[in-house]
Amino acid sequence: MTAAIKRNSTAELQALDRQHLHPFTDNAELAKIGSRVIAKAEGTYLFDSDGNKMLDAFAGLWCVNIGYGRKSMAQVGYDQLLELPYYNTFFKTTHPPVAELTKLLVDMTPKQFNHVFYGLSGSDANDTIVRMVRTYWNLKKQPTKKTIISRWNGYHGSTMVAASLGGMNYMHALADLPLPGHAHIRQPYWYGDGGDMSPDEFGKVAAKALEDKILELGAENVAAFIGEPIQGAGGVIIPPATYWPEIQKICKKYDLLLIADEVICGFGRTGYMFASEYFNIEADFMTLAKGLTSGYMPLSAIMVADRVAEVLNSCGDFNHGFTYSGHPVSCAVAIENIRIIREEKLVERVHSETGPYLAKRLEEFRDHPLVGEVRSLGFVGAIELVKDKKARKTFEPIGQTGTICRDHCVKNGLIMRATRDTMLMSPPLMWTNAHIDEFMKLAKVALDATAKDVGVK
Ligand code: PXG
Repeated sequence: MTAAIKRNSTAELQALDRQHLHPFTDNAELAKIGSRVIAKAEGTYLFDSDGNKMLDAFAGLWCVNIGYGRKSMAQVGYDQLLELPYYNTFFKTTHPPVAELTKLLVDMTPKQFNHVFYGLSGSDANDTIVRMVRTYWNLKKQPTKKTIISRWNGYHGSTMVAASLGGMNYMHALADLPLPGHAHIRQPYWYGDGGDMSPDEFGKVAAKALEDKILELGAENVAAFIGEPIQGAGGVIIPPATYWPEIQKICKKYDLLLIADEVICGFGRTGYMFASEYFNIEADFMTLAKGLTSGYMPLSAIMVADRVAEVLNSCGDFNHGFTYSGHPVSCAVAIENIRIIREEKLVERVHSETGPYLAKRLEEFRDHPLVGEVRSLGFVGAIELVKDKKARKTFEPIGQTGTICRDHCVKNGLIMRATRDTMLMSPPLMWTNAHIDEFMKLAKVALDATAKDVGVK
């Protein structure tokens, strides 16, 4: 092993970083203030370059499901780098890690999935799925079925196609998106849009928007529907129980392929290995990334249902793939990650012990003057901040209060993400109830300080 790495000081690193264009960042502003430098992580704690310790309630970016600093993950990566650091999976070739991971994924995903395609990120996986969807309908001799319907405020990634699938206006602006062949419908956001309807009534109304859009476009022109079982980046929007069964019915009725984007939900986040199990979604494609390797290496996997794979496999070459499709080190690390998740029963723990405990403790925030709603499933949750609880009135300008709260969190040593004025959490699945107690204390301090700043009593 090499000796400890000698690093530059914080100020030196910030200067070195100045030419780095960061994702989803006002880079002109960042160049002036300097980046926060995260230098080290252990378990569920992050350490910045000045040695400050922070509780990571966000698992990196919804991904470090097993927590940081797992030595066996490093060992497996090291061994694989020596054994076979790279080889491709083109031209009728495979290698042990990708073959072994394929069998694991086929066995652990819902029964219709017996085929896997690999990429490097959730974005390229969704991009690949769009190509597969087009290929499918062309081979089925229904070439007019092209449009893919998704939701406003959904997130499916940042390539041109994935951002078109996504319903983030600020990603569409200035980039001439969405590309042709994409249409969007309302999201199943009961707290924000449900008004006087019960969640179940609203779930059906939100799903009906899919049928309305199909009828508007003509079913002969619609290829597929894509959705995150729970919208993550959009604000942890957990649909009412009636939503997904209706969506499933509508997809069947109008012959649409159904894509479950499990990039955030997959690998135990909701207390189920896949959220499709919880919501009873029988999809034709499942997008997997993030928790597949717990973020230790980049990797994505597309699970393809038999009925789609049969058609795709009928055309000779599928002319698509990346140099790093099924990268051996990523696949080896994914296998070890899944082994840890299973051995430590992380999904079962989140399902029956820590997830319910988190939900119970989050309920305490309902009485906080700033909190309009709390919601969670397993280890994905949200605390929605409002100006007026009774009227469900949001702040203006939207997003400012969330940013204030996020900054208070960081100041206190807590990492949460703010979407608009909703505080989001997605902790590592290895959290114990003691971590949840620690989180509650830190979050309360931030909520109180924010309420004071924005004058809510
Ligand atoms: N689908 C979903 C549901 C995602 O959440 C992607 C696809 C794209 O994955 P890649 O690996 O290409 O990033 C994602 C990613 C945020 C945030 O701010 C969320 C994501 C990525 C970056 C930031 O919440 N999700």
